[in-house]
Amino acid sequence: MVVLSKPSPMEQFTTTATTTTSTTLFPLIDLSEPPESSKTKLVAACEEFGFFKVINHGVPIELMAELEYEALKFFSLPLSAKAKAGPPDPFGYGNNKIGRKGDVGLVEYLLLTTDTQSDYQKFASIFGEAAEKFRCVVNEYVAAVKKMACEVLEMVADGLKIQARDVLSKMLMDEESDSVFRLNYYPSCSPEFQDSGGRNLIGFGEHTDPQIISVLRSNDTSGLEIYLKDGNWISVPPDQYSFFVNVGDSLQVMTNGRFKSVRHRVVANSRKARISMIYFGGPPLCEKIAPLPSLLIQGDQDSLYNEFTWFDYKTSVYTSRLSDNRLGLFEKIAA
Ligand code: GA4
Repeated sequence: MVVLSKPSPMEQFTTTATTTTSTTLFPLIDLSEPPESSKTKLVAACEEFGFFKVINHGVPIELMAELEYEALKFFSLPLSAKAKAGPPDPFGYGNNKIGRKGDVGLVEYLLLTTDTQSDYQKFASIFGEAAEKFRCVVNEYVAAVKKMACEVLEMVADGLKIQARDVLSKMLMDEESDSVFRLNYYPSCSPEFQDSGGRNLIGFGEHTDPQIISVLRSNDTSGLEIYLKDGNWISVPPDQYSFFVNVGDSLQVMTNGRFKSVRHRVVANSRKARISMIYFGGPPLCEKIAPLPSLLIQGDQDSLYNEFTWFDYKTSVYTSRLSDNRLGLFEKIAA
């Protein structure tokens, strides 16, 4: 009988494959350009990378900086104060432990609903009078980023030649939209930032995002890496003024596999702390996650996936490990 030993915490924090410093140019979407040219680029980026960078996005830089400032204030509090935000099950403050299945990373985080009114009591017990300020900044930021995400999704729908251009964006706009907001703080970890094998330590292990679309902004510290079709991990140069967008698993299904959700991870940075803020745009719990009918007609194809709702998928996601191929369970078995 083969007995598998549990990996040591150090092994779990270590990246398994090395990163290539590549000359790959990431797709760049300039929202100030005429939509005609951008929408074709957008579709190509979602097909090829499941990932792109957005510039001239219309979200005020001051708002991005203000939220970063508020987040830093939160992460600088003593552990006893941050812990009042409760364990992240699913919402609250987390430290090193990610999800429910034993994943770990060198990261502190705050997971929030996008309805901050319902989280208000938690903020109040941590920030006292400053709670309202924190709540307002988060609200204002989420509203601006969600608007931009909807604009991008409408351009995607146009690019896919779908007549109802709000077919995707309306799921984010829905009052019942099950979206999440996350603040991450990755401490710098000099001088022991590599294990004895010279490998980088993991901040957030490799995974795909389950929702429709994720919009990330970070300070100017590197760490984010994406997995390319050719099997290489490449480091994404940070840009604090721009957004990085991931295709999520749900959008992969809605495009019947034409778009791919991007596998990504964050490696610890030896010199500087990294702070990131991510809006995960999800559909309402009752929404059917299935290929958009017009895409099946255009391509005269069958769905690659069994039918499921966002509730079904989310239930399965929260009992999975970070690196699992979660969509695998919902794929149709070829006859
Ligand atoms: C990845 C995307 C979002 O950060 C998140 C994460 C969630 C969590 O941190 O609790 C999960 C992860 C994410 C996917 C698999 C499960 C659930 C941790 C984990 C091990 C908030 C989400 O929706 O799914």
